[in-house]
Amino acid sequence: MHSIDEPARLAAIGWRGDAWEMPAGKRLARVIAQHRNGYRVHDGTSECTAQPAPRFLRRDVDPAERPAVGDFVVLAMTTTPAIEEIVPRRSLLVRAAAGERHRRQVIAANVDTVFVLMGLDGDFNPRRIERYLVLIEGSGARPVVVLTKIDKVENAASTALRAELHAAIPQVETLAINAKDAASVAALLKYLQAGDTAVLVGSSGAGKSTLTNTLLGVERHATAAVRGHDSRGRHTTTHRALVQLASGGCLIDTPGMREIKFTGDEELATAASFADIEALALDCRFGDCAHVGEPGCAVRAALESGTLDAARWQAWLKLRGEVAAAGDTLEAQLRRKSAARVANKALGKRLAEKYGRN
Ligand SMILES: Nc1nc2c(ncn2[C@@H]2O[C@H](COP(=O)(O)OP(=O)(O)O)[C@@H](O)[C@H]2O)c(=O)[nH]1
Ligand SMILES: [Mg+2]
Ligand SMILES: [Zn+2]
Repeated sequence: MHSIDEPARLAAIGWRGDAWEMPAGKRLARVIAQHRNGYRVHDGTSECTAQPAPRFLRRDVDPAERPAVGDFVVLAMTTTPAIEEIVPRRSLLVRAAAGERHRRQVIAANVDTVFVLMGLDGDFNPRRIERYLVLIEGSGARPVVVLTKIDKVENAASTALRAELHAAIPQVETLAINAKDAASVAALLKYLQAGDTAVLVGSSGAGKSTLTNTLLGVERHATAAVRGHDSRGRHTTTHRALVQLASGGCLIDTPGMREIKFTGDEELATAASFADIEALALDCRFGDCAHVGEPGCAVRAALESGTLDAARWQAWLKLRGEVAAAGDTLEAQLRRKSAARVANKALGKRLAEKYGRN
């Protein structure tokens, strides 16, 4: 027996595929939060806790292949609902995890827009925005820079900072808002219509939860003032939380990101943060110019004439080094892993031949 999930129910969780034909006892739902001991999932009507199928928990599974906030999942409606499958993702925002063991950590799945939040007050740091844009490049989602706390700085100061950003990253939309003000945050609603999903990233204190609350129109989340920084606090067991807004879109709040670590998969050449440098490089005489003193180097020329800001150039060099180093580590890890697998197979074969076991 088959039942077809009604489109209205699925629209409530941001599903925009076709009606999903599910076998009896299975249900399409979306991961809205991740707790230390399970997931919260929402099927558009109600939410419940769900456990991942055992295969997701195997130690050799890449953490990025486990269910994550924003994922659409197939639930088996047993006594404790179980996540059996992840619907193929339309986008995936990842970073390298802090530890050695897990290589990639999912920030959010199936997002269309990543709002990079940064306070116009003491938090403002264009170098950090560049790092976020590198992380977002290749995720399948579009970055939008959202400068918060516009109410806390002089008009002239915020205009200057915005002009600086616009000059550096002209193709990325940059908005400046007061996250506490409903009229001000309405500028984001064009990215939060029915079927849209967006995620908020940025340092702790940038205004992510405040913005979420204002968009929701209710005090749903505890903001920093209430929550504090206790990493063992009750609320902090929730890693990410997806909410649906009245505008029809879904919004994912995340905890503050202390470190923006690259996986090595990032494609610096196309990252929006450095489009100006990549454009310059096209004019270098040599296609493989490393911009370290080759004749006819357009990058050096721009540095000398002042068209290219020396600080941006330094930032690009640093990021290139970091991404390359991360790539080396990841590659080395994968190589070691597959070499070990091959060695184990070969060993097994030799043992089988020697001792006649299968
Ligand atoms: N004046 C002003 N305060 C803000 C704004 N956005 C956030 N805040 C304040 O900054 C603090 C941190 O905000 P919060 O939303 O918890 O930051 P989060 O860590 O990114 O979730 C809170 O005290 C907020 O009230 C803003 O646009 N204007
Ligand atoms: Mg917060
Ligand atoms: Zn060059």
